[in-house]
Amino acid sequence: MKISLLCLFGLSAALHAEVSPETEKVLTETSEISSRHIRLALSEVDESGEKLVPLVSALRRMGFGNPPPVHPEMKKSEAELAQMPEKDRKIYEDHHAERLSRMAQMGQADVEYLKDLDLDKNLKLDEAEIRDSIRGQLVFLLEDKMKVDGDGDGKLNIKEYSLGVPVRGEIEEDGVDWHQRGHFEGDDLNKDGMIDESEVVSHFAADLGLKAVQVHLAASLSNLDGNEDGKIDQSEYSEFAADDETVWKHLKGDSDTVPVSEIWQRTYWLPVSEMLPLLE
Ligand SMILES: [Ca+2]
Ligand SMILES: [Ca+2]
Ligand SMILES: [Ca+2]
Repeated sequence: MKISLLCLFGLSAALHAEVSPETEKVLTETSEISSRHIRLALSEVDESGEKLVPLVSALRRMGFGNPPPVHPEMKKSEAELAQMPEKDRKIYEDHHAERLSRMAQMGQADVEYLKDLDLDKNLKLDEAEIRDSIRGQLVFLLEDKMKVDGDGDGKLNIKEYSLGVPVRGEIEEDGVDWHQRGHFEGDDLNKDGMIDESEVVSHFAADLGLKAVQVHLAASLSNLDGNEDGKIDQSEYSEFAADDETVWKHLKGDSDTVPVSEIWQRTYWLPVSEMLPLLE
């Protein structure tokens, strides 16, 4: 799907779309953050600092393009599930099934994400191009989600919102089912009973920003295997981040080393708040 996002929508339309000042701020920040991290990633793997192929090759050696592991939050035990209220458990299980079915596509979507940044398809990335691409992708996703704004007030009430979410159970008095309501409540960040533009865009912006940070982190780890045994041990890792324990523990899991071929998967669900301090 991603491949055709900008083609379908048109980059020029995306760059000149009218959005609220709050949304504009999110668009600008996310495109700038993404551009900075992707360019730093490029310069980790190639002196020119602009070539896409060396970056993709380096990432592929670390598992990029393969499906991600299951999200840590999705590994709830039977006991934890039993303690959740019925409604929350249903939503959890539903999201879990959705995620599992998307896993294979998510690996491919990562590849498309990098390809989409190269707007002029010359296999090089520059700052403006990355910014424009990210902005275009966000505007496309936003406008797509807001298509169901029937009364055109720029916000989605629960009925409008539910037109874009499948029904999974009995329709209740207000015309929506538990599944639609669960998604709505999850997206209504300020709990005012409406989904506004900034709530929609912040969700997508977080995903795209996280991806750029992950690419930067993985690229930074790509050259650490000094003795070339296919693994990164703690002394090799300390050349990159001598004082870090938190991320190292996540990366190594139960063993003492990180296989180079699994770096992408092991960085997949790291919180951005843990990755950023290592990349400043
Ligand atoms: Ca280019
Ligand atoms: Ca509306
Ligand atoms: Ca809201």
